[in-house]
Parts: sequence; C-alpha cells; structure tokens
Amino acid sequence: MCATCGCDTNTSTSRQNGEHHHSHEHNHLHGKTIIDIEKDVLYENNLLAERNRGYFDAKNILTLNLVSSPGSGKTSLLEKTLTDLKDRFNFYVIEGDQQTSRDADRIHATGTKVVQINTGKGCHLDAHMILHALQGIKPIENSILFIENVGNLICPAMFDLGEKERVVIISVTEGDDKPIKYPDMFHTAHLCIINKTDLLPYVPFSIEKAKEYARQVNPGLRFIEVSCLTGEGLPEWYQWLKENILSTVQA
Ligand SMILES: Nc1nc2c(ncn2[C@@H]2O[C@H](COP(=O)(O)OP(=O)(O)OP(=O)(O)O)[C@@H](O)[C@H]2O)c(=O)[nH]1
Ligand SMILES: [Mg+2]
Repeated sequence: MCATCGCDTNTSTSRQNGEHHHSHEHNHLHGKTIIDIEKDVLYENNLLAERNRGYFDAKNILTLNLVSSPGSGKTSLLEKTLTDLKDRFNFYVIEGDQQTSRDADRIHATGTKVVQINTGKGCHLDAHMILHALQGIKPIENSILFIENVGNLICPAMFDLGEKERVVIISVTEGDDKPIKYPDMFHTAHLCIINKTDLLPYVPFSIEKAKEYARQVNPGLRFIEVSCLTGEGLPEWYQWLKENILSTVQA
C-alpha cells in the first residue's frame, strides 16, 4: 500500500480484512469513524498544484509531467531530448523515484540542472514535493521543466502537479491492453508516446490495438511512436515539444 495516498483502501482485500462483509450502504464501520482520506489529500494537493501552475504561468515555463510504468523509457527519452535540444532551450528536470539518485545522475550527465526527489514508501509525486523542488532549481523564464514521475500507472494519475501537459509513455513490451487496464492514466494524459518500437518484431504488440484502447478512454489523445534506442520517431516528439514551447511562450 502507498504510505501517502492510501490507494488500496477500497480494494476487495481491505474490505475482506475490514470486518464489514454485509452489503447495505452506510458510511461507518461499527464503532469506528471513517475519514475520507482520498478527498482530503487530493483537496490539499489541488490547491498546491494551482499555486505551482500560477508560478509556471507567470514565468512562461512549459512543465511536462512524464508518467509511465517502471522502465518504459522516461529517463531514456529525457536523455535523448536534453542532449539533442540543449543548445536551443533551457531545460530543468525534477526526478521522482522511491530510492536512489540513479536517474538524476543520468540527467546530470547531459549537463542539465536536475533535482532528485525520493518518495520512500510513496508511489507518486505530489504538488507539495514539486513546490519544494522548485525552490532548489529555480527555473528561469521561458524554460522547459520536465517532471519524471515515479514509475507507476495508477497513483500518479490522481495527483495534479500543476503541469501544463501530461505525457504518458508505454513501451511495446508491456502489452497493448494497458490503456483499458489503467484508464485513469490515459484519460488524464494529453500525449501518449509509444516507445521501444525497435522491439516490435519480437513482441506481440499491436500499435493499432493500443491506440484503439487508448481512444476508448480518451478520444482526443495524440500518439507519437518512438525508439529511444535507434532515435526513430524522435523528430516528431521534438516537433510536438517545440509547438508547445512556442504556444507557452506566446501565451
Ligand atoms: N530496446 C529498447 N530499449 C529501451 C528503449 N528505451 C529505453 N530502453 C531501455 O529500457 C530500460 C528502462 O529505461 P529507462 O529510461 O530507465 O526507463 P524509466 O521509465 O525511466 O524507468 P523508471 O524510472 O525505473 O520507471 C533501459 O534498459 C533502457 O536502455 C528503446 O527505445 N528500445
Ligand atoms: Mg527513470
């Protein structure tokens, strides 16, 4: 269970262990008081997310929240992007992982200013963590801030960080049914990057099926297919980035 969002409190397992098997609806456990943790946690998070968004808007900072399951290629995509575009834009990165500074070290090696957040038992970043990280990296005006969220297709979907766009990454080794199994993540995303296309000859993954499933939960979702290994498709991602930078700076 996530230590910060209490995200399994509604699972059948917790219900079975919660001494409350009968079916009538009411909002108490016998002799106990129920606190709506999800509502309270998200209410405070949303207030702070709006504060972050105001900061980003005031400074024309394009902030992108990268979300995916573990290992889909978030850091690989950042390494490529930062290396290829660093002469044209000012980039900053906030890295989220449960433990270690391995991803921050990889980003640092590209020459980009980066801060690592370790969430410990937590399974996602929240707006409060971003607020603190901003005080450390102090991004300048008209820059681009990437936030690499903790690898997890569930909890990060609930937590607005104040970002302008949410980018979900799936890789072809994960199975093309992920969008309907984890709909919240795909419903809240603006762009879906399908990564590791170099492995398509070796895995049973249908790009068309993945897109069809994703459109069932988010009809307006855009897709870009890439391979961070070969570089295939990256120019389209860079083009999307440039268009969004332009619209942010001109807004
Ligand atoms: N074949 C292939 N491997 C890739 C590609 N992109 C990333 N990888 C590999 O996939 C593994 C995971 O990549 P990362 O970039 O660390 O993934 P991540 O999403 O940042 O992982 P977490 O931060 O742990 O969630 C690494 O071994 C990468 O080299 C790709 O396009 N093709
Ligand atoms: Mg990573």
